[in-house]
Order: sequence, then structure tokens, then C-alpha cells
Amino acid sequence: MQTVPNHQVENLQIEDDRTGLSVECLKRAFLDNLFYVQGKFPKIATKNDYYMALAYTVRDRLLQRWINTAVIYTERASRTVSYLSAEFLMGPHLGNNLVNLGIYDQVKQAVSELGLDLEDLLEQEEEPGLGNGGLGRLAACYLDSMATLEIPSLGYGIRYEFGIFDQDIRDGWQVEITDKWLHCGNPWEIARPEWEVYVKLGGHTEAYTDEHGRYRVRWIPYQVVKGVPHDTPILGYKTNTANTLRLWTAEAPESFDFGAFNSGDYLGAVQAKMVSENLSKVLYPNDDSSQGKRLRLAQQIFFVSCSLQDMIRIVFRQNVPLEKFHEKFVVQLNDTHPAIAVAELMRLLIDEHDMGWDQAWSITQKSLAYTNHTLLPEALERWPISLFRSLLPRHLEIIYEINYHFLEEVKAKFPGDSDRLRRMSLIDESGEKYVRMAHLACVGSHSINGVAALHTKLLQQDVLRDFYQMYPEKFNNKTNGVTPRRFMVLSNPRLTNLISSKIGDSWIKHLKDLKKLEAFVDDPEFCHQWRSIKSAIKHDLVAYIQKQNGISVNPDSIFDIQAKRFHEYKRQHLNALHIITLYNRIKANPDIDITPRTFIFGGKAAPGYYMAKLIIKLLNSIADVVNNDPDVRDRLKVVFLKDYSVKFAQRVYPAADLSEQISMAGKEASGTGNMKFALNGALTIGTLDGANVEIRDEVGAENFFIFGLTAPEVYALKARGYRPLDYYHSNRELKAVIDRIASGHFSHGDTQLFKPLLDSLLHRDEYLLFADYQAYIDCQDNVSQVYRDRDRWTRMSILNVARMGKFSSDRSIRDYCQDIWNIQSVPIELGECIQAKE
Ligand code: 73E
Repeated sequence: MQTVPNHQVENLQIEDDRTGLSVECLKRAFLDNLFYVQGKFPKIATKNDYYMALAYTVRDRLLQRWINTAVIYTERASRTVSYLSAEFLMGPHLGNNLVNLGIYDQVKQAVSELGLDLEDLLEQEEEPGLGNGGLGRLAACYLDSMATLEIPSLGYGIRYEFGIFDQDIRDGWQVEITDKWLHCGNPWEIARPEWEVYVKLGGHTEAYTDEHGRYRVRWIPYQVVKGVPHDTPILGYKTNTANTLRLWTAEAPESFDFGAFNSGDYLGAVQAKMVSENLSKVLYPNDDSSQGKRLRLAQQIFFVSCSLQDMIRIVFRQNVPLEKFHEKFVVQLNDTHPAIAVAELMRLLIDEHDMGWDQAWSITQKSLAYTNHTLLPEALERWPISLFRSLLPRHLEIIYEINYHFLEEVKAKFPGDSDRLRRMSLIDESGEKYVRMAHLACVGSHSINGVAALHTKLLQQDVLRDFYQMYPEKFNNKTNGVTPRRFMVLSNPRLTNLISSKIGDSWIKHLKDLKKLEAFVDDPEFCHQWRSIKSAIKHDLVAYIQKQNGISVNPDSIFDIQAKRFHEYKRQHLNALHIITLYNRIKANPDIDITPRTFIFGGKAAPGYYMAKLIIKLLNSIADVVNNDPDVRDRLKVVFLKDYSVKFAQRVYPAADLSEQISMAGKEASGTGNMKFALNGALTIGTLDGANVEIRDEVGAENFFIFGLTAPEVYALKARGYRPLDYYHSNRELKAVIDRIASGHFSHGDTQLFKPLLDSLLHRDEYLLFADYQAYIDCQDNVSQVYRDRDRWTRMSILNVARMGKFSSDRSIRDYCQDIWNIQSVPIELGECIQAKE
């Protein structure tokens, strides 16, 4: 490595092919990697070869940062955040690394001088879809922000061989296809077999007395699985920090292969190997629901145990006494999926490291912190005791003991309140016995947070009310945020450049600086540029839709987009009722003056969630009819874009005029798509749910289309006795909409196809679509009016962006650092190496 006297990348005097950033050097390195890594030369190289060659070229350029970061953290034994999450929805790495290294433009030029198109190569990347939706993507945004804020951190999770399924649409129905993301290799990870660990499962426990005469427990497992870490670097934006995402793969220990243990039984040994490998085989594709499957619990203990053992290894390597584990690490639990950490950390400290109960308990509570992400009852994880005992016999004993001490504490604080004991117990004994994971997480952590102000309030008042009364000091709110690097700089370069040309680029790290845009809302030239950029992006999406779906779309129509997981509480079918309302108006009066709209949907349904899949079928059926009805005269178009993913989201958010955030109030914990749309200049139509409340507060009620019942109104209506049929009978347009679906108009005359959905609405309507219908339609009519005043719309769009500063994940992370983690930044000096370009 040569020295760089002035630390300026652009003035690099001497460089080598693994570090140099000049266009010439990048070209040389790229061809070198094509030859020596991919074993190809340009004449026979595929697009994927080129992508891989470029990925390795970029990886070479971040390795110095990665290694330096690790060295400095190790030397200083820096306090570190461990973010434990069953999901990390990272999205493609290449583009993001180019942005964060600040070398996007040089690389673009280098590849173009080689006759290639950077966008084309970026398209090649198979994204690691190791998450379902918001929760996994939040974890990814937080890694980006921690690296950018120079916070020492490790993301710990599972390296699923198959991530979230790919979605195809056949005859309007969702079809799931396995996601083979590792098929072409993964240039961003490095396996670290030297740090493998072993995880025990099943079997039984035995009590014994140790040499000091103390009561101890030994766990004789039925099975042992090996965890092998695979590390991916996480770059900060224009800093020298490169943190690590450490994902575990499950393997059979060598002894299972050919050892004496299995002598002669070759097939049996291979069978055992396959059972072990199953643990990291596939991501459970359910968002916001828990199925209580044995393999899922095995996945949870697998990655939690691997991660905690890894932290203990690091503690020892850095000569930190184990009694100070909580000073070295703070462990954030991303929902209850890693909540078994409470019992596992206790077990490791007590059984494996000879610590006493009280000290182990104090360390555990001081180390762990719990984030709750959902109020949905079906998502609250509980495990049947029988399952728990058969897979984790030792953990069950520990949980019983924690419960004993905890219930003593409850008794002391609320004497004589046996009902409270029953409600708060870690064990649900109302019928079949269950372990309640949220209760375990609350008791074992020093902090409990919700993900938006309303959500935290509802946790305190309702779902975790008893725990709030017991430990009010543990509760706090951390409103979610999103990274502006991926969701603006990378995905929306045109708007990024316009903004930076007016106010500089400080907003990329300090999103509140977007406020400076307010000075330009009355500048006609700026408004004109703003509008032309939105229009150009919409034209791009029009071309994409034409290619993907063969539907021609009017780029001047309102791009009204709902992109998120399919779930009844998110109410994509309420959106469908609006489309049919407009369609009915046209059918009744073909010359009616309607503001043209394009309704765009994207999102996956859990494979076993019948109603969500039926809603997808309904939308595609409506699309078939509406898009081809000559009476409509192209004023309405309905488009279902298949296979929603991070890559897809980056393409779609920038093109939106209107963002649909229409969940029933009290159900969406936060939402983060709402933030990404608004940051890209879309206006929101939404209920007072999740973070919508705070977005409206920030951007101003006059720049936000709010409608519908509030959470307290929802509870009150349900308490009074909700009767959806009354709304159906008293609302003429609503009745016409439902009747049109029932008539078979969208199903080639089949009156049975959508009957389950209609029955559910007419007789239960759990998510109050009918109660909110009129308010939604009125609000949409207002949207259509406002859109006609282009100047007003543009002004509202600019003000939305200018006032989104609060919703950067950098702000969220700063709040976590201050209120929960008690951690400071550790800047990384590259010394004689390459400094980040500021
Ligand atoms: O409101 C979103 C929230 O924005 C919430 O539904 C989601 O988390 C986002 C980030 O905070 C969420 N996902 C899950 N629970 N909440 C979940 C549950 C089980 C499996 C997978 C995901």
C-alpha cells in the first residue's frame, strides 16, 4: 500500500489496482477481476460476469475500511451494539456501496468507457431477500445509519439459503417460486469458518453437584448443530466505517459425517446432515403472524445462541471480564423473534461459564433491550410448552425460574392481585400451556420500545399495559426512520441532484436540512423543475409497466400507489372499492369529468393466507375489466406489478404522486413505506395510524389527505357493536360496488369466486372498510380536485419533502444511542490509507 500524502481521493498520486479510484485504474481492475475471478474475457463474458467483476472491484476498495474498522474496535474494545434480527432485507449491495464510498460517478464513467452501462449491471444483482417487509428493511436501514454515524455495531441473523419467495402472477393469482439468491454466488460475503460455534437442541437435563458442592445442571442434547458465520461489510456514507452483518448458516458437525458415531450408516449420516442444514434453509414467509412451528423455534435458538456465543468469544478475545459483558455489548432484540436470548444468555453464563444466578440475571437485563413491532394478536409469539420442552428443555427450566422470581416481584408490588399474576405470567395457563415470548422479552430487558408514538401509547394502554404499570421506566418510543442514502440518493438521483443544486448536499447526512427547500416553494422555476423531474420518472415507470404488463399508462394521470405486504388490516381491498366506485360512475355517465388515475399495486401475500391471495386476484380481475372497457377511455388504469422487493421499491417510490397508507387505525405499528413515498415527493392519503400521525404533524395537515376513524373511535364502534350490513344498505355507492363484484362482473359471471371476501365484509368486516368507506371516497374526490391545480400539488409535494427530516433512520439511531444504548461514535482513521471523500 502506497502512502497518500494529502488524503484526497481525487488527488491520489500513486494507486494500485485494488485501491485506486481513478477511472483508468477502475477499468484496469475491472478487467483484471473479469479475467482472474470470473475466468472470462470480454468476448465471452455474460452480463453476470461483468456484474461480478464490478462487484469484486468495489469490494476490493472497501476492504481496507472493513479491516481498519475491525482493528480499531478490537484495539479499543469499543462498546458495541448487537442488533439481533431474524430478518435483514438488505436490497442490492452494489449501488449502495458505490453511493456510500462516494465513487458512483467514477465507476459509471469507467464502465461506460468499456462500452457497458452501469444501470444495466446494477440490474443484474440478485438481491438478498432475507426478510418479509418492514421489520427486515428497518434492520437494514439501521445498519446503514449505525455505520454512517460511526457506531460500532454487528447485525446478527440467519443466512437463509432461500429468502422470501419470488412472486409470479398466473391468471391473476399469486404463485410462489423459490428464491435462489445464491445461485450465481455472493461476492459481498466472506465465510469465517474459524469462528464456528455449536448449538444444542432437544434431549434432557441432569442435575449434579460440582466440585465446590454447588447444584448444577447439565444438558444432554439430542442433536448438535454447527453455525458458520458469513460476514458482509456495511459501509457508512462517506465515513471510513465499515461495520459487519454476520449471518449464520447451519451445518452438521463433522462427527455426523463419517465418525464412529454413525459408523457404517452412510445414509443415516447424510440424513442427519440434512436435518441440521434445514435450520437455515428457508425464511418463514409470514409477516405479522406466528405459526408456532418447531423449525421456526429451532431457527430462533440457532441464530441467537450462535450470536451470543460469538459475543462471548469477542469479550474474551478483547480481555474484557465476562462480568462486564453488558459494558461491552448492548443487544437489541428486533421483536420477539430473538427473545429466547433472555434464557440463552442466562444459560451460557450459568451453565457454561459458572456464574451465579443473581449476577447472570443482572447482566442479562442490563444487556438486552426489546423492540415491539406489532399490536396484532396473531403476531404475538407463544410456544406450546410441550414443543418448548422437547426442543429446549434447559431453557424451559430457566424460564420457570425467571417466572418464579418475577411473579414474586409482581406480588410484592401488587399484593393480592391474583388476576394480574395470571395475566403477566411468562406461562399462559388458560388452556394448553404456552410460553409468552413478549413477556419474556419485557422481563429480561432494561428497555421496551414501540416504533411510532401512537404504537408505543397503545402498547402502554393495551397490549403491554400490565408491564407498563410494573416497569414504567422501561418504556420508551423510537419512531422508525428510513435511510436517505438508499431511498433518495441511490433510487432518485434526479430529485437528489435538484435538491443539492439548491441547498447543497448536507441533507444526505442531516435530513433536517431539507427544511431549506421551503425557501424555494414560491420559486416558479424551481417548481417547474420539480414537476418535470416527477414527470420524467413517471415516464420511466410507464415504459416499465408497458414492458412488464403490456399495459399502456397515461403519464399525466395521478400515479396512485399502494405497495406493501397484502394483509386485510392494510386494506388493499378498500382501495379496490374506490376503483370500482369510479368505474361505476363512468358506467353510469360515460362523459363524466374524472381526473385520470393509474392505480398501481405491488406486494406479496403469505402463501397460506387465503384472503390476502383472494384480494390479489380481485385486483387483477378488476384490472382486466377496467383496462379493457371502452367506456373508461383510458381514464382509469389498474396495474399489479409482480414480485415486490427492495429493488422494485426503489423504482416505484420516486414515481408516486399519491401514497396509500390506509390501514385501520390502531393496526399498523409504524409503517416505513409511508416515509419513503413522502421523502420522494408523493402526497399521502392515510388514516391516523402508525407513523402517519407523526408525518402529518411534520408536513402539516394541509399537505396531507387524512380520513377515517381514529383508534379510539375504532374501539368505541366495535364496543357498541359494529354492523357492516347497515352501511351496505344505507350507502348507495357502496352497495353498487359490492353488488357489482357479487354479480360476477369481474369474474366472467362467476358469482362464487369473490364470495368469501364479500361475506367477510358484509357479515364481519373486522377491519371496518364499510365504516371508513365514505370518508375514504370523499377524501379521494378531494385528492382528484387538488391534483387539477398543478401548482398547488407541486407546492404540497415540495413541502412534504422539505419537512421529512425527522424520518431519517439516522435520527432513530441517535435516539437509540442516547436513550437505550448509551454508546458513542468511534471514528475510524485510515491513516496512510484511503480516506473517504467528504
Ligand atoms: O408497521 C410495521 C412496522 O413499520 C410492522 O407491521 C412491521 O414492522 C415494521 C417496522 O417496525 C412488523 N413486521 C412484523 N411485525 N411487525 C413481523 C412479524 C412476524 C414475522 C415477520 C415480521
